[in-house]
Amino acid sequence: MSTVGQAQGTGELRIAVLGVGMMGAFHAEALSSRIRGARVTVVSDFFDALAEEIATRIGARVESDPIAAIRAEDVDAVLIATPGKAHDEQVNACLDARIPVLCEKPLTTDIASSRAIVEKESRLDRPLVQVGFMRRFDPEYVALKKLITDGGLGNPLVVHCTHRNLAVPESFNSEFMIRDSVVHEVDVSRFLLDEEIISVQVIKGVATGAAPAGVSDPMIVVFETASGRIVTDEIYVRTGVGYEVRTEVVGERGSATIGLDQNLVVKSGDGRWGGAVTPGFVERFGVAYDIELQRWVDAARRGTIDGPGAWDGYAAVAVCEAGVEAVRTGQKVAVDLGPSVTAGVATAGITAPDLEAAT
Ligand code: ISE
Repeated sequence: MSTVGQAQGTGELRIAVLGVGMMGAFHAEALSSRIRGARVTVVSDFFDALAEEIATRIGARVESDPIAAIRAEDVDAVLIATPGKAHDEQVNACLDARIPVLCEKPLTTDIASSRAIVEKESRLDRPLVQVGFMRRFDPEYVALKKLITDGGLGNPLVVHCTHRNLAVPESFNSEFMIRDSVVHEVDVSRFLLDEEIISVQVIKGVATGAAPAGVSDPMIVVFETASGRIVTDEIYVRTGVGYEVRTEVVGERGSATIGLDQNLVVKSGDGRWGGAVTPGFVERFGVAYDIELQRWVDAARRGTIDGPGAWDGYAAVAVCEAGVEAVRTGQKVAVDLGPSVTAGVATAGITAPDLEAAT
């Protein structure tokens, strides 16, 4: 691995951002302005013109080939925000180059390749793969987690999640709702309850008239955890209202809810009173994204990660795969993660197993 910032002697982490669609451009901009100790040196995108535009704006260079970007001399770490099908090859290239990577979800698009990444990483001397589950860095989720861990609710029994989006593209079907949206509740359930999900059920009801024919929107997803706890998730992505992400944990000694938009001003006028609904995920989780990036940069400068790791990404892929089967079959589908892999992953999550020294 190159010494961080070696070429320039700045000590800054030199980052390649792969994929500069909405999320990649958002991260590139944050890394170039609000995040300390980092600099985007290389930008790569399937669309060269888009890469050029972002690179010019932030003073980086363009590298068309993402694998060449990962291997470049002026790159110490990589942020992957390309479409999911590109992740497998790109994350593997980061592991081969022994450099830290922050990969937006999904880790990969199938269970076998995600598991292979977990196993490959476990043969290294430290974790390098972080997955972009930003909710773990959201101050409200962090406070809820602390409340549970400190015993403030007693034994947590049930988690109720609500996940609503204003609107999504026409192509966003029921399966994608599981893979792209419900995946967040998969991760927060594992994060809050500190255990794995062992089965998934999906209940479909009357669909909104805004949904294309054959798309079940909303759906109620039910997870069962290893100890028998229940998680419910209402996923509804065409509300026409705004971004509403709420989580309630019901424990033996009380319940707690987050996501009530309480930081917003309650305004009165025109004979009405009320606040505003958050429009989208960038507004709701903007702070979480910045905290996630800063912690990842700080860790990457030490050559490692600080957040949900490869195992968390793999578990999410496996649960979502079961969720997709539950959508298709209407059955309760079991999740089998197989034997746990000893690796230096999941530092902010479920498992914090011992590092297996590289041989
Ligand atoms: C999107 O990819 C996200 O990650 C958002 O947080 C989620 O609310 C949305 O449903 C997804 O499509």
